[in-house]
Amino acid sequence: MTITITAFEQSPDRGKGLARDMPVRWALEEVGQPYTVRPVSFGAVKEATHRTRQPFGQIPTYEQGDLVLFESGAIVFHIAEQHVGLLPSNANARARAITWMFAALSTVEPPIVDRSIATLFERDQPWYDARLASIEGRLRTRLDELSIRLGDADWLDGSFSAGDLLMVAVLLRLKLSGILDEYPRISAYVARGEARPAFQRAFAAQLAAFNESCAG
Ligand code: GTB
Repeated sequence: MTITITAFEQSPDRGKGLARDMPVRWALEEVGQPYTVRPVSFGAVKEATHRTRQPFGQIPTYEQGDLVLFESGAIVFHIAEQHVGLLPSNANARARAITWMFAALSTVEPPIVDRSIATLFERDQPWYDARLASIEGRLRTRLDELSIRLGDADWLDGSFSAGDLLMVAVLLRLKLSGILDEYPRISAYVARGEARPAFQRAFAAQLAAFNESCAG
């Protein structure tokens, strides 16, 4: 059955691979599942038809037969459960990999998203400098802790897993900030993720979609 995902027809990151269709594309590439993309406009995501798939009017979504999913983390989890390659078969190792998926989205990502919101939308506020300093303090605490846990390992817990996929996807949103330069182990970890052939294919696909949207 064909897998269809949604992505913005013109991604606001201009093809930098930062929108949340990217981890879904990457997961599908890792497990070798072909997929089609339904491009949606910023207006269309807020319309009733799309909200039947994504109640919050966002991308990405995932459809396969009767199954309709939203939330990039849940979609990656579903892909990882359905196919070999993103979760270990050993029950304990699998549970730990799933723990890292949650850690990426619930513990590491929040200050990263807060920082994006502040730098994009709150620059003109009189409290902006204090807010940014507070967010970056929380963010650096998380990065310090992550760096210590990662140590000199290639991946968070043995082999590459969906936990690494989501963690790298989350950390990539910091790439342009320069903050990752302070964390050589995390920078090398992100670079390992980006070097994976499946990441490269997913990145190329979303960039091609952006370039086509500009040409059309
Ligand atoms: N928790 C949801 C998930 O993980 O699926 C969050 C989905 C989400 O935030 N989707 C965004 C969206 O549809 C696009 S990816 N926003 C429309 C809206 O909320 O109205 C987020 C995103 C957008 C742009 C950049 N960028 O330009 O760098 C990065 C990430």
